[in-house]
Amino acid sequence: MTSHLQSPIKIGPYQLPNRIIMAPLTRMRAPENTPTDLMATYYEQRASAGLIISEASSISTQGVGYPATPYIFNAAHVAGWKKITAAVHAKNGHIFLQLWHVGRVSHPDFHNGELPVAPSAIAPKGKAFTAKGLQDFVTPRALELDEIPGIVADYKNAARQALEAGFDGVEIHGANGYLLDQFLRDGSNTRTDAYGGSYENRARFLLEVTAAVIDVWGAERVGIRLSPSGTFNDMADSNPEAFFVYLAEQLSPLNLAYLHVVDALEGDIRHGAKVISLAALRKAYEGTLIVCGGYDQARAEQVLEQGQADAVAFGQLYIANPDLVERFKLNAPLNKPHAATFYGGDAKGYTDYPSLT
Ligand code: 8OZ
Repeated sequence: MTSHLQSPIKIGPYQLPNRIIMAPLTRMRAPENTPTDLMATYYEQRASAGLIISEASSISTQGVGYPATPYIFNAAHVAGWKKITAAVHAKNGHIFLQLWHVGRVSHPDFHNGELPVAPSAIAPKGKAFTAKGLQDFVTPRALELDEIPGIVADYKNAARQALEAGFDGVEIHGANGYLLDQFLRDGSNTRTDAYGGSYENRARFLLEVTAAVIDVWGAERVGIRLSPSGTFNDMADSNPEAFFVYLAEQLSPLNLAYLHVVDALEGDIRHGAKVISLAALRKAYEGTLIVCGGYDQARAEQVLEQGQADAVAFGQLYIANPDLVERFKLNAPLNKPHAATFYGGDAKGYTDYPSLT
């Protein structure tokens, strides 16, 4: 059987050798928030992926919510990331940077005691991951209307820094309950101004950010990640299927590099998620569609065979298998990921997973 995963694909201007995408993966190994040489080794090891999407990277200090995550807003960050893009390009790989603002999924410890920001003053259930360990989320401060252009400008600045750092494109993190997702959903957005209420209003912030990032990169080098079925970080919406179909229809004519959809995960289903079918999004969005969410090789081949997506992103499999492309090609056994070393630490569980050769 011919492999769909191993067949080439054009994403934006790039001719990529396969449809096996390295998903964005937070690993918390940037103690000073500047990308390190160890991170360069980690990404270089995975350069045979059709496309690497970097771990989520904060566009501003206001957007931070986890320790030891990388930033992308000043010259020092650019210098660190340059080593990573150079290492990946030297191996003929391609890498997009993921732009991140966590909104309410943060803690005053990251903000000199001040409150994290959100569309509305609604605390998520759960705990923030801080330097002192897990702490209860606080009720965030609702953003003033006149603060929103400043955050759009932060996205634009970060996009410029990513261009300077030598990335091939950027992915806007609109998934998993972070700031943009908080604006999309009526469970976290109860604003009564131009950024809340109607579908048009709830989509406005994401579409403004997208336009600002496109200004820097051109649409064909900008991707967007969404998690329509997601409940992570206490996401809820009264009618997610109708809303995300609407949003996909708004994004479709922009001619983006891709739309990246996180499928319903086991945890979402446990939390009573309304599972939004890929077929509905496929119909609403005409461009390149990347899917992810616990796929193995067989299920990934199947989703491509059925024409439901154009490429598949792998997260945990990429943590443990730097040469995932080669292993899939050979149907070789896969290394098992070790959850204890997913977040934070050093080379152990990061750059020491073996390749076949
Ligand atoms: C796990 C731990 C910390 C952050 C996401 C950026 O869910 C993340 C993340 C995941 O998108």
